[in-house]
Amino acid sequence: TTVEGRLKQALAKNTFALHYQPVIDLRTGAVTGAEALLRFAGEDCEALGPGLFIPVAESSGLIGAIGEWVTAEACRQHVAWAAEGLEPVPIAINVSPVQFRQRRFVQRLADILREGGMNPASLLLEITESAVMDNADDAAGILASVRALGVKVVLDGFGTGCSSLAHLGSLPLDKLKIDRSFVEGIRQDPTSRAVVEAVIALGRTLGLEVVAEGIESGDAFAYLKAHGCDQGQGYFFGRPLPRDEFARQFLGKG
Ligand code: G
Ligand code: G
Ligand code: MN
Ligand code: NA
Repeated sequence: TTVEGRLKQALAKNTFALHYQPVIDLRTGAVTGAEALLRFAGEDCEALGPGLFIPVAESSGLIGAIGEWVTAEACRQHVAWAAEGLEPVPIAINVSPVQFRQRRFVQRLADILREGGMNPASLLLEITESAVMDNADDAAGILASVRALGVKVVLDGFGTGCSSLAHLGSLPLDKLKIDRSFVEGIRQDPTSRAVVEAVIALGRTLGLEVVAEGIESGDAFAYLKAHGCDQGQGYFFGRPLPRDEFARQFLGKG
């Protein structure tokens, strides 16, 4: 079957799954969040991962339905963990630029949160730079509506797009996520280190939290912590895990 066929089937048969990767407070070492990453259920080796199938979802018009499934599933999971007596951390979901620009995006988000009974303060949306900067005035309005619901907004992959720094200051955001490519370069590449330090300083000036992704070594962790990066994520702390495994390892599930 085609990728599009597999996406339709997964929607129809409810055979998508979210995996969760921990986000760490670099100062205390505590788990302060989780990023939800979409998978086909039962596929751990990731033969067909979201890097491949999300573009197909976008071009085939399935991204709206898939994005709504992701949002509803994250809500369902958060509420379920709380009902089990755990203390679930806030969950970040990735939002496609195509989905973000759909007219009913904010209304659907509000509906899903209400129907799922999730506290909006426990949900974060990760939006790419290009989604925001392509039309920054529109984006600012959408983001403001999202934040009016109580949902937080993260600018994902920061540093790879061409963010206008002028726009950045006026956008309603909560967090900047430093792109993995710069974190990978910390050990070898002075330019990467300069970008990392500049983003941390920018975040501080703008009153935004800064999270680094793709931390794979103790050295990168130590560097980011020493330079005042707030949070971190990466294989050094934990890979994306199926929900029960995440709950056992990071939420103290018995
Ligand atoms: O999980 P992985 O590293 O394979 O993800 C690859 C890419 O797919 C990343 O850019 C990630 O943001 C994106 N991605 C993962 N899950 C989702 C999702 O639920 N929705 C969207 N739009 N993108 C996702
Ligand atoms: O585009 P986005 O930032 O949402 O992408 C997240 C992707 O990064 C996920 O697919 C996840 O599997 C991957 N990822 C998370 N931590 C690491 C890491 O430490 N190293 C590498 N290479 N990839 C990572
Ligand atoms: Mn992300
Ligand atoms: Na990213």
